[in-house]
Amino acid sequence: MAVKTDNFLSPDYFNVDDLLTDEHKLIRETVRAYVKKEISPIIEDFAQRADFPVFIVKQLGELGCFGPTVPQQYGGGGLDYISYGLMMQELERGDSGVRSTASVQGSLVMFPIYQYGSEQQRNKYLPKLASGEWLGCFGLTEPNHGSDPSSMLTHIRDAGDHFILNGAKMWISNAPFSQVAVVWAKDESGVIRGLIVERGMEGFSTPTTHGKWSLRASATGELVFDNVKVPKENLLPNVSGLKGPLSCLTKARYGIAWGAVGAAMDCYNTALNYSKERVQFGKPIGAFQLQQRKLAEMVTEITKAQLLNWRLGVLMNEGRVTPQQVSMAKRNACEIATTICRDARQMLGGMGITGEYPVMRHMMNLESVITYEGTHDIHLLITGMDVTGFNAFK
Ligand code: TGC
Ligand code: FAD
Repeated sequence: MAVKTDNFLSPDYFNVDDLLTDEHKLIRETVRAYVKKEISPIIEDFAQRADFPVFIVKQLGELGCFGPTVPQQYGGGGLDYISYGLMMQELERGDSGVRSTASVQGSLVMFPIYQYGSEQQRNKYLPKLASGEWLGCFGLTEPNHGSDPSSMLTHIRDAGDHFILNGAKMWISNAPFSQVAVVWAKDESGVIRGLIVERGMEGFSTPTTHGKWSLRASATGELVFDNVKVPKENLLPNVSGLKGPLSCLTKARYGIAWGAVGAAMDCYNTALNYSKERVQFGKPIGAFQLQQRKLAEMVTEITKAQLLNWRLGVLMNEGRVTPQQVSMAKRNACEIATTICRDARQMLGGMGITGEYPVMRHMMNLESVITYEGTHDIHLLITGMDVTGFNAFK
């Protein structure tokens, strides 16, 4: 069962396009055309089978979706953050799992290696990750430590020219297909450090997580470390403490803020078209006030989120953004997208639960998107702490 023809038309109620450069628009159109041609025709089948379309890794690399803000000398695109946001918006318009693959690779694997790695690490890993020759993953969450990563148990012990790594990470996107994992672990003093762990290191395994009802076209797995010998040259030398992984999350959450709006735009567009075609009681359902209310609210929230994202992108480009602003945008995008997708699903009636339309897939995907990279509650508490000065986490 496939989405047969992708006739997506982007809502732009406030002419947000006027705020974009010609280069931004070209990048967006290129990724949009890719999604229409390569993702929409296949993604429903892969999601139904809970299968990861591994061939997209090379395609995304060729398209420049991996590490678009990383400098070109390391294989990145050397682009600005609005370009990156637009790419994530378009990929998630196709499927959150496709955006996830790109977010993890660019923001959670390439960014820490670029920002905190040695020159040797940058040269060794970044070009292969940028091109899609290698896939990477990011191991922070553990079975018993999700929202509270500072309590992690995974640890390293100094053993001369290498470290011995022990522990386990859970819910790791891309893990089953990754050649490289950026892993966060505590040293003997309890300080969090980043390590680059490679597939093939003895004692390192990546069991697949089965049975997901969400993000079914994305591969999720565990990272298990059983006395893994990690050479000292694989330690990220230029960061220590929780701010290492959290700074990567700021980049990835930024991409999600744009991406979730992409999923919302797809659901709105689908519901709008359906409302004009589906006739009940002798009229298109779009002629009834109850359905118009849903559509009017959808386009209002999408428009507000588009403007918020654009402004966030400007602040990112100027280096003035705060992690708390990124939290607000991620939370807002997930909030409006889950509501819009659920309303769109209802507007399609029974057809809304089938794979003939993308809305139920988006709706289920967004249950992961609203949970990973910090849950909805966590981002609310980040905003709450920022405006009151009181920490309500602990
Ligand atoms: P706290 O004491 O607040 O902070 C520790 C240090 O980190 C700094 N910091 C940040 N730095 C950069 N960016 C951020 N967003 C930062 N947030 C905090 C902070 O200034 C401090 O620095 P320093 O120099 O004083 O040491 O830490 P805490 O232990 O109280 O925790 C705070 C909390 C709860 C907000 C944080 O731990 C959190 O965000 N929890 C949520 C965990 C999370 O988001 N996990 C995501 C796992 S990865 C993932 O889900 C990938 S899915 C990808 C996909 O498939 O698309
Ligand atoms: P918990 O932290 O146990 O939270 C359970 C509930 O308690 C939530 O509702 C939460 O909001 C609430 N809660 C927790 N603390 C507080 C508090 N202080 N106050 C109020 N409420 C609170 N992680 C990675 O490291 N890498 C990945 O690539 C990755 N990919 C993922 C892919 C998928 C499909 C999923 C579902 C998750 C992925 N994650 C990944 C993990 C994700 O980041 C965590 O699931 C998330 O951070 C929440 O952690 P948890 O699931 O342990 O929930």
